[in-house]
Amino acid sequence: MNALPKDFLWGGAVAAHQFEGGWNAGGKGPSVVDVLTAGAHGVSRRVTEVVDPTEYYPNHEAIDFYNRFPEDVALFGELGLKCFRTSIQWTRIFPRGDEDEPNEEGLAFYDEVFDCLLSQGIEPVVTLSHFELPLHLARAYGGFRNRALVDLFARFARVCFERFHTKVRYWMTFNEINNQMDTNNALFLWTNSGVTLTEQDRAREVLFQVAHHELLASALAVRIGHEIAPDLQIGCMISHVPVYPFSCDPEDVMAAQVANRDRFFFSDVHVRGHYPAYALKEIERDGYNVGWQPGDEEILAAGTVDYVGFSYYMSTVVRAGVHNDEESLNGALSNSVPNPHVKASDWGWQIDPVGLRYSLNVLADRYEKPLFIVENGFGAVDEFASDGEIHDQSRIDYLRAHIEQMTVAVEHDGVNLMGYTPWGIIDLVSFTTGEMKKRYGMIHVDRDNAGNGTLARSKKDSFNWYAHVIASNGLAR
Ligand code: BGP
Repeated sequence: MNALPKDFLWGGAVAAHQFEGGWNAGGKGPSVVDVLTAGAHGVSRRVTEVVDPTEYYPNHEAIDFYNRFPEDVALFGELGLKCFRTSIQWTRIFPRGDEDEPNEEGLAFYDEVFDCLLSQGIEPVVTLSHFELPLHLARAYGGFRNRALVDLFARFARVCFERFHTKVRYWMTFNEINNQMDTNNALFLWTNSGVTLTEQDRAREVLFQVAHHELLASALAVRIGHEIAPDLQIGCMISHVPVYPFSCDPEDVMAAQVANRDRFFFSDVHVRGHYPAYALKEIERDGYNVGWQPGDEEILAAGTVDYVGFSYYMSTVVRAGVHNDEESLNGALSNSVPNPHVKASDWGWQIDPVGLRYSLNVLADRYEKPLFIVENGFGAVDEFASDGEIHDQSRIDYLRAHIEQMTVAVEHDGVNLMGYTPWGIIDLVSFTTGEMKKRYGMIHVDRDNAGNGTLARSKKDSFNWYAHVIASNGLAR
């Protein structure tokens, strides 16, 4: 018996800024992630600094999908992908973010990419903002702290929907929007608010202001998309890291519930169209000054999402009274403690396939909306064996175990799941480390951290394995 629906969206996921390259080609302007090299330079690099374009940034050329997409899309076709998730870089369409007219060359590039995907029978799935805020909007406006960004984002979304609605049916607004609520996760706050990290920037008040503007921008985008083409499926995208209590001590259980609530704040608003009581109470109780305008409630209510997209890499554990205030650039949440029952990747990401089944059930119960796993994967250092091949068995093991649990959630638990797009289907620049070393791909790209390599593509073992999984609709795994 086939456990998954016939039209299940088997795919692969990337973000434009981590794989396109061509960072200043075709009229593209710089985005905050074009000056953010993460890992090596970390949060010390600030958007207020002058960018030196002669300096090497790993994602400036990335894997050069910008020039090589026909070859890559042919490989995706060979793999049998039903869908491919990428983002549209805001700065290809509006190089500064606030121009009156869009950049035709940028629009034409995505036309070509989407046509190429469709010609292989691959459905594009598009994220409107994958951390790719125009640098100018960060510097001159202060990013999403500024209400002006709501309309600027809505205009960008309108241009994309108008141009691509016949080619792209599945959309998402902001990638992993909820990671900002972890105040120790400097990267997200910095990227999205466009300011350097100071004590003030850590304040929950600022987080709520940024969040409110992003939530309005997302809701407006959903409404605009549906006005342009009612059959568009427009979802949100959250990073889902289930937070377990360290023990059955009620204090640990309560600490986990509070931590989970923060993870859910954005999707609670995206799906329900209004703020949850716990957030309203925090704003009132702690006296935050968050700028609301008349009509905001209606905007949020009218722009609820069609589905919940989420990434799942790991679970985490909290223990009452334990605080880990170190800057967290490896993706682990602050305040987390190791889970003695699961193993971790070389980067400390705890591997927990059962946590995926658990998460699918939690999200299904909470939202009663279709779900879409739009990121899941294993970051590892890949080595060529003596036979000249990459035998990435640990990646296959990780993906197989997660696909098994996902299937149980659908078949046994009745979860409504649209699709599965493992992360980094082709090697790309890692987001949290800024390197090529941490790889997720089923297609290897000859490129190292310093930018050396021919950029040649080759298949890893996982490529053939995943091709069978897709061809059998998940049965041959
Ligand atoms: C998610 C991001 C991606 C991606 C992935 C893996 O948080 O949405 O952009 O990169 O994590 O992270 P990393 O590349 O740091 O291993």
